[in-house]
Amino acid sequence: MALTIWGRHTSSNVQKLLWGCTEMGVAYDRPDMAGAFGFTEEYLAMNPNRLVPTIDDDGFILWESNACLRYLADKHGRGTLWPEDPYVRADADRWMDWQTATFWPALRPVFHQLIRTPTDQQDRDLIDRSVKLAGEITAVLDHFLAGRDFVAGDQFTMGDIPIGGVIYRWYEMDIARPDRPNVRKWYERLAERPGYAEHIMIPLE
Ligand SMILES: N[C@@H](CCC(=O)N[C@@H](CS)C(=O)NCC(=O)O)C(=O)O
Repeated sequence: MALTIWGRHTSSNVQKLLWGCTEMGVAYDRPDMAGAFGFTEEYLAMNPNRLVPTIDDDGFILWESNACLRYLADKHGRGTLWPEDPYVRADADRWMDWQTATFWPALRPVFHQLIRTPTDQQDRDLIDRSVKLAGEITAVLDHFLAGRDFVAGDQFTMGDIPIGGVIYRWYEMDIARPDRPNVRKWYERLAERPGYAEHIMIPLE
């Protein structure tokens, strides 16, 4: 039984799987791929999107980070990352899609501009607009975290992983942020988890 997760460790989409595997005690190999490492022809034959991550689980190849996380949680995290209750599971699932479809598209330009673009080439208007939009969107997360420890209820689930990963970037970048007390408490709760400290709370690059 061997799991390979391809991708550079600085990718938020790769980090979802590394953190998830650490939570579940699943061992893996992680060959570097993408970014400065480029792509091999063998990799592109598995995933022609020129994106990471891709996993190979004993010959089963899969890409799209949230699909990979759901697959791994279903296989190894029943009752923990993968809630048995269909309502709780759907709730967790919803926050995974919300990270990909709503929050990260708003924050992504800020990250790419401030962290990956030389200062003299940064687009200040884009940064300002995106900082404002991402900050406004966090009101939704703050509202739903009221009275619960994690996004899908009292237990940590797969739903916390994608949005938890990028909320670190929101707090770590030198930007204006509205006060979101429930998000802050949840973030501090995540920061106590060894897998979060190991895979998410790393220098931004
Ligand atoms: N929807 C895809 C997006 C994957 C994606 O955008 N990956 C980025 C890194 S976070 C990537 O591979 N970028 C190209 C590169 O780093 O060379 C997923 O969730 O897996």
